[in-house]
Amino acid sequence: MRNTTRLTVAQALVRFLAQQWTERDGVEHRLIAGCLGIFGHGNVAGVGQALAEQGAGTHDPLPYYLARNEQAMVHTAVGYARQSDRLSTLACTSSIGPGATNMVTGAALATINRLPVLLLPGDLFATRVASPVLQELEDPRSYDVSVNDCLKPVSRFWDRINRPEQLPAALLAAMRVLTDPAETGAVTLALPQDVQAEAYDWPEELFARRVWRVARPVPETAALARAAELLRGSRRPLIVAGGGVKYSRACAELARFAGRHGVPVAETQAGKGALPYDHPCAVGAIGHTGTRAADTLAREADLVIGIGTRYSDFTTASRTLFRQAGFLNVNVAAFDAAKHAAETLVADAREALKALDDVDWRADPGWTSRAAELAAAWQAETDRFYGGTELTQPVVLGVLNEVAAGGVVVNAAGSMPGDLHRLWRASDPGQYHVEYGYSCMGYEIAGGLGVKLAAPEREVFVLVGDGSYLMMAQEIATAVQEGVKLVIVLVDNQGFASIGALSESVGALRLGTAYRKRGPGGRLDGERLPVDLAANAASLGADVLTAADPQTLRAALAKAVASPRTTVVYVETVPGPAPAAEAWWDVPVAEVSGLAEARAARERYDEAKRDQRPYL
Ligand SMILES: Cc1ncc(C[n+]2csc(CCOP(=O)(O)OP(=O)(O)O)c2C)c(N)n1
Ligand SMILES: [Mg+2]
Repeated sequence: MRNTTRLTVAQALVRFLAQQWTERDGVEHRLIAGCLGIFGHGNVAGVGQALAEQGAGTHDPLPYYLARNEQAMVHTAVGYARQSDRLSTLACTSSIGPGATNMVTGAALATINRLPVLLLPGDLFATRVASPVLQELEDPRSYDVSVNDCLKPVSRFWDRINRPEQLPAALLAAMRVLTDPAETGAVTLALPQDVQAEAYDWPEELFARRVWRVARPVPETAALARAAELLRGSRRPLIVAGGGVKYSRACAELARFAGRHGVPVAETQAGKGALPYDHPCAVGAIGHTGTRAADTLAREADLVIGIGTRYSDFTTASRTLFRQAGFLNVNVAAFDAAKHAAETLVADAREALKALDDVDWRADPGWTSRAAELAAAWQAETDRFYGGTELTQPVVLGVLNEVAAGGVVVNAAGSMPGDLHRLWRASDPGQYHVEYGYSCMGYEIAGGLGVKLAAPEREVFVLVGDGSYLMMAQEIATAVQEGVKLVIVLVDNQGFASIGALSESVGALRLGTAYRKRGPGGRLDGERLPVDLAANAASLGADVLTAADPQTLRAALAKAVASPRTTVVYVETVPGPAPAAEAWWDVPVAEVSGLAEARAARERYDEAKRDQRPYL
């Protein structure tokens, strides 16, 4: 007879998760390093009870963290996973109903950014005897529908555990997807609240220590030969380095390949930091938020070598940037490799770069040196933006960049991602963490918490706009609870600077983009709101410092770095010079309008659209 252990489904789940490991390059990591959770009737007696039974402390096999909002919880898990190069992540347990649907945004963010998170929403009774239960959707077309179905399109694996017997296979499938670099994203196991508490005799081997080998697929020989042929035919190549380079830890190989073959390297938001900013081949950010150096080269390149990139519209300037180029794409996911009708190397970035390094070929030396000149000119431009005397946003970034050397900068939405992408100087791949796949307002503080949990040895600098802050500031309380120190730079410009500028450019008159009271004319253009964000941050338990000019900002940041406590540095910025877009972004403009501004915007739009290379 096989040995069995009698446990509830939730107890078995917790015991199983604590035994899962990843391994790559001979190093093992906990796959699920902990479990964030907010309890309600849908998970308290199941997963909650199971987490409590193991001891309920941070030294537990599966440490538990209380968060403040389920969406934020998933952001924290994503921050953790990204900072761990996808080798380790956190689980998130929620109740049924709103707790579960709060996780939908976080799940979409994880899946779009190709980052592993394990979501464990509670679900309706499998027996249905008590239906309709509190928070049940009750779809008249089918009793099988629950709000957790909303998590299906945003999950790379989704299952509902309606019977204990279904758990082992679902768990194995979930772990496989989490650890597969080509498939990873949000993984959801919906757990009916009765089933969570149900006992079953589990085979002992379910709880054995299990190591998931994170693959480094090597390029196919024939594909490599085709890639070599393309390289040898190229005189003006340009590498577009995406997040995949960092997750594969292929940065040293990238530096060597670029240096040996004289290839300029441009970076996407997720790929920024893949090369140190002062590497001779680094030309910085590419695309709509790119540097003049990278975007100029992109227009002239004859071959784009995309490595670990998903080619978002920001990267390609909505398919207007690469005018003469063919594509060679290195990606562990065939789906991404095939984009832009590319020649493909479906492989791990590090393995592919090692293999390509052997090709006897160099870019045109004139091209390589022109790239270096353009990059140097951009660095001089950055010095100019960083060196202002007023507290403009680029000046804030400049002061922070100086203080933050060695730390991690975290950001996600608003006008800062563009400025950061163009200006920020990262010396190692772990220093730049801008979530720009979903560009989700509210990711910053919650995500930064995950970054710090994953990299406690690093100083974590969360940059957050006033809009994002107002959407999701509450995880400051979680950071305080955990004694996890963040330096949060809160940049107040009284509203949505980014969308304000965009609104104006598309003839939408900045409607709804400034934080103002309703004015006498009935529009939101009245007095400034009496909202005190610094006091708000203090109320959540953070220390708060205020900066009024570059000197006091430098001093406040130094003080925040020296402190062991989570500190918010509150900065009101003034409008001023900021780097402009060097490349387009496709935001369709009203084709007919009574407003002269919108008609003019449409003319500009039609003009810009002519450069688009659509579809392929
Ligand atoms: C959840 C979410 N809602 C809406 C948007 C669209 N959006 C992008 S930036 C932005 C304004 C951000 O304001 P703030 O954080 O103050 O940054 P700023 O633009 O002022 O730099 C909005 C509404 C978004 N990215 N995410
Ligand atoms: Mg703002």
